[in-house]
Amino acid sequence: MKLTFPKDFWWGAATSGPQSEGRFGKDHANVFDYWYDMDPGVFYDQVGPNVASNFYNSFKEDIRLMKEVGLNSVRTSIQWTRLIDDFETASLNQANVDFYNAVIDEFIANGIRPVMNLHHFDLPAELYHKYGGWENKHVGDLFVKFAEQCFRLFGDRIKDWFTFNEPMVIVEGQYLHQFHYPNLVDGKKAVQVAYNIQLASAKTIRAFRQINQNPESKIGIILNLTPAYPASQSAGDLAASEFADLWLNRLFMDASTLGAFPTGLVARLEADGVLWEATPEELAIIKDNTIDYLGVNFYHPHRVQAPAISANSLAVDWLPEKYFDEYEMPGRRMNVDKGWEIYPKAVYDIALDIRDNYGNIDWFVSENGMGVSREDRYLNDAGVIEDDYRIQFIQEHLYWLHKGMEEGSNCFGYHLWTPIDCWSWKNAYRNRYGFISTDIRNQKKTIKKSGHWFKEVAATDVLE
Ligand code: BGP
Repeated sequence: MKLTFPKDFWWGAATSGPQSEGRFGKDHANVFDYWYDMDPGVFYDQVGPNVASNFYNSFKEDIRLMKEVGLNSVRTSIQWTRLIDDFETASLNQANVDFYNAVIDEFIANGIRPVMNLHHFDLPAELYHKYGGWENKHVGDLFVKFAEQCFRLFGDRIKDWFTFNEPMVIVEGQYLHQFHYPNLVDGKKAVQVAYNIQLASAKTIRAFRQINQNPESKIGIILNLTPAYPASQSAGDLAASEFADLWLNRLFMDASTLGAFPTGLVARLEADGVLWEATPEELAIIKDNTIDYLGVNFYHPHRVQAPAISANSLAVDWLPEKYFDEYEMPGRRMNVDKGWEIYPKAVYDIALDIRDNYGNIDWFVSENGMGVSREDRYLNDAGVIEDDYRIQFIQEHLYWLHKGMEEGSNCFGYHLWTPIDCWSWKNAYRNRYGFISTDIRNQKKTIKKSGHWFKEVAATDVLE
């Protein structure tokens, strides 16, 4: 097998501010910082975000290592709680403006295209406590003010912008499945929050188009797409997979690319009495401010089946899971450490879905990766982690991606999660994903076997 990718393909990796920088020099807490301060026991091994992978102090060395792995583009995020001094006025913390300027310049000096995201799960804690966070549209307007500062400050060098990373994970984590602070279970709020984030994203895109001077610059959103495959062809399972797809994927996908929420979903939410509060003016903003291009985070698909009890007879508050149950398909291939199914062909299905149903919009794989625990099991005598399983994982996903591209899908890049092992929310350092390992005892960083392998792929654009 010898597969050739386009010459200007983005070979890279993704991280985020809150997961890599550490809290050094930051005056405000985001919801995860706050949660850790209140209740460290929630986090794996009680390791919080204070140091993360120390990017704040070691970014020059870290970027040098990323260059050594051959990455030509890297995504990170600007932390709202780092850049901004006062959230109402979006006044700046000058020391942290200097920090982000230095980071951007360092990437460019090393020949790495910096790709910038604006929100990676890092809602300022005080905006949750004062306003209810994303439950309140005012917070979306404050977010736009922060984004405007970013466009003005860094738009001369950043050409690739993204508004939100994985908005559905915010909705699920904060309001459904309890893995983000404030850890609630409230389906009605979840629906409103999804809408409010989509509206904030569209308003951010509108602001970008007013401020940006560079015709080459683009803005998009990063969505975690999880194809929902039915357990069988029975009517019940098909209906379950259709609803799961509407809720998990198409809600943000349709609104961001086509400018309107899927009518089937809107009708269902309305019939259930949980539809979001929206004005015609807001819906017009969403319609008029669709994305230039798309980032797709792909880790695992969903296998779904009809719920055991009929949705209408459930005497509980509304939850999307009223309409679908997870199906533990016998024989599916699992990453046992993370508990996620490995199904590389889904990347091909996503590629064709974008080609056929979303105007063949330009997109890239903005995250894909394999989280493995206790990777020091695989250390060789030279002190290098021999992560052959990760090489195989990337190869298989690239194989299916290439096939989708051959069949006309406009994919322009592949980013692994993550360049350097970093801190990961509630899971802290439990699962490692990077091309480069971090020893959290001393912050020593070492390129893994996969990093050396990827360098060759990136240099030649060829997958053998
Ligand atoms: C994605 C997030 C990343 C990263 C990754 C790995 O959902 O965008 O921030 O954390 O998942 O997942 P986890 O850290 O839960 O293993």
